[in-house]
Amino acid sequence: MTSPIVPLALRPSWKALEAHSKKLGDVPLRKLFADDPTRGERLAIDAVGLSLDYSKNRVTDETLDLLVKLANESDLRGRIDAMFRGDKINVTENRAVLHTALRAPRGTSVVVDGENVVPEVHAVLDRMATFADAIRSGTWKGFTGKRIRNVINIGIGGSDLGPVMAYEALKFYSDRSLNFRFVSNVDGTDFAEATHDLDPAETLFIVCSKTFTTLETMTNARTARNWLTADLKYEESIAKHFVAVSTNEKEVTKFGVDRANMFGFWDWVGGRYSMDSAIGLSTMIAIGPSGFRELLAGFHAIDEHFRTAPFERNLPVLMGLLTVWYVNFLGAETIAVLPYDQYLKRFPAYLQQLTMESNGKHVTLAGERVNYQTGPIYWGEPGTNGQHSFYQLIHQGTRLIPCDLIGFRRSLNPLGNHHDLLMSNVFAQAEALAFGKTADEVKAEGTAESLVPHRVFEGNRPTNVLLADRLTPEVLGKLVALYEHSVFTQGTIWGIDSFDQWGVELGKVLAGRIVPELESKGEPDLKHDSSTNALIRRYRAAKGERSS
Ligand code: G6Q
Repeated sequence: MTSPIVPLALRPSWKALEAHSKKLGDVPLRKLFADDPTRGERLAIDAVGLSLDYSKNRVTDETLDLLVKLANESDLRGRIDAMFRGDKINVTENRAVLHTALRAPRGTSVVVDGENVVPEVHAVLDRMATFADAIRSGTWKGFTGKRIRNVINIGIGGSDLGPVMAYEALKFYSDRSLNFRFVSNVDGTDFAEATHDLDPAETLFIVCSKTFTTLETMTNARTARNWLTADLKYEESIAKHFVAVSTNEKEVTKFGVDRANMFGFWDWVGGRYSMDSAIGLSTMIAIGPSGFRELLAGFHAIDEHFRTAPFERNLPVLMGLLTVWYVNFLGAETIAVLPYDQYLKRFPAYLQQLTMESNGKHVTLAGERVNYQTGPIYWGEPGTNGQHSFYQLIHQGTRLIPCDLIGFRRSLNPLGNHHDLLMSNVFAQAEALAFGKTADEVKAEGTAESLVPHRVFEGNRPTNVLLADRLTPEVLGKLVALYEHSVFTQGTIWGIDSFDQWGVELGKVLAGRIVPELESKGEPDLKHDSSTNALIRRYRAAKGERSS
């Protein structure tokens, strides 16, 4: 193994991949399939209840060998072990990265700073379960004695996207006597719309914030407290209508939430890796404690697969390496994630944070500017809706956009032939993207000569097709963990810190500076650039007109 200190672009496998990519060039998938009739069966993996068909990628056996070599030369094995062991691999924040401990089975051991954290993880899960059961059964009553009917999660970023995605994804399993809403935006509209038809006496707020200092969340939480107490009249009502999920007990109690109503987690859980911690309290209330444990079991199954499977047969490793191949050697800038399941409508949005906040970095762990591309842009929408909007560009545009198509063998809502129609589109899109339609084929259909170029599909557009049996809590856990570890694989190759997020800081600081300039009575002494100064003046002028 080459020391990971060797800069990425100097690693032998990297150089070999560069040469190989020139040689492989535009060899079409049509040819790769024609040359190997077993390709479709060979380049597929069934593992832990997921099956990945990666045969429609622009790779040969040699490409895959070289990518695995790259993983080895980048010490992926060592990095995986370091993460699972609890080493402080988030170097810029000097933190361990142990979301895997959140789903470690009871009785196992993960030691952080000399202490086994698994018992603590399960102690919190048990308290969450007691609370979730009390809400679900109605034994937990609101201040006036009414049952809780509405659960509102207040959080943002990692304290919102996981809960909202999981709620939507697992709605089928959700207790339908409860309404779930999610407030994240500091735009007052979010709170106003989430609460306009609700009775405060029946409403529970879960304030999710790792730090309990986040501007958006604390602003919404204060607004929620005012909304509640304006109606219920007594400050004491807060105890029955607010719970908090945080690592910051001091701020939680200062806000007025009793310690008994606080669910903790730890600094070794990153926000975007926290949906399976107490941040998932709304998920647990929705699907029940046993459903939540199934979700955790799904995460854990992929953790074990990632930790132990050889790289050649390792789902997240392969997906991560294929992304590196497209981004660094074939020039792809984006990856589309296209779930063919309506319940997964928020999955691409969730993945945007997971992937882009993790790998949108321009320096290595050592702080040196990278001389290669890092995290691609992830985006997507559920199929088949996307087919009637942006797929045109994927099929016939000028960009290379690798796609992950996600489908299920069985529908949770089997209505007529809907599911066959849905799944036929998964297979047809992957087929069309890979093999396209040649000019000869278009002509043979009797197309007018002038239209032939417009109707040609060049093909050679790569896809992964990921299938599972049914969308269950366990399968959702597997899908999320799959992308978590794919992101880790990519970040390891690029040598970046996938677990910090300094890039969100500057805007926050500048906004903090501008708030008083928008609110001050007298004319503020603006010291920004001329554009920012002018924008602030225009806003203030309009505000003045409104209040006069
Ligand atoms: C995620 C990020 C970020 C974070 C939010 C909310 O990895 O750190 O999205 O989750 O800024 O932070 P709090 O949970 O501290 O409110």
